[in-house]
Amino acid sequence: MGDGMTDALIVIDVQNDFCPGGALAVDGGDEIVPGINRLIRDFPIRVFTQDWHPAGHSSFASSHPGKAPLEMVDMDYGPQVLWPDHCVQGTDGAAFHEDLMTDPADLILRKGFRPEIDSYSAFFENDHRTSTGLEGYLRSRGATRLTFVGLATDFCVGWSAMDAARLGFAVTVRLDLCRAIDADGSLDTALAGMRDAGATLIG
Ligand code: VGL
Ligand code: ZN
Repeated sequence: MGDGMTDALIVIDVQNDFCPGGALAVDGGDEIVPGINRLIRDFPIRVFTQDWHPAGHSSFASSHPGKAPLEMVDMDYGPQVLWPDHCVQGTDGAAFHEDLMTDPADLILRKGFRPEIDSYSAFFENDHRTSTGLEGYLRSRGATRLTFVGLATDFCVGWSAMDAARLGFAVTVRLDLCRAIDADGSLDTALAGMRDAGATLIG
């Protein structure tokens, strides 16, 4: 800050279903909440994302007879990991963690609402083409540098940070304020992908 850059904090999916006790619980997912709360007011632009699926979403294993969570399926847009039912629109699991300070958010962006396509990234759905509108919002606000925190490091944070770097934003990921699912080496893959895309990983 003070260097001609305009900073935005992007808080990814800090929702009950990704915290201990949730449907797709990430180890230690709730531990990052106090640190995020302390960070928010340092940023002039603040965006929170919310994973927001209709019941019966195509990313749910329960929508694919004979399939279990963490198995893969081929979608029109490529391979897709299957998940337990999670972040169903309007449920408590889809709500933000109750201690997360959401009042300072400028924008709450929901994603994953199309039944036939998942959206890990806050910028593009999993076909890498369908825009969520976030790039336009951030450019309209003059954001040039983005800091990412939230859940999960290896899916929604990772894909968002990679897209942001490819779109030309300066990208920092605060790993101390993220937690990972880490299925099948997915964390190492995501860390390498973020570095290759040009993101700065700290913490
Ligand atoms: C996420 C899997 C499915 C995430 C969302 O927020 O990382 N992961 N939906
Ligand atoms: Zn999801």
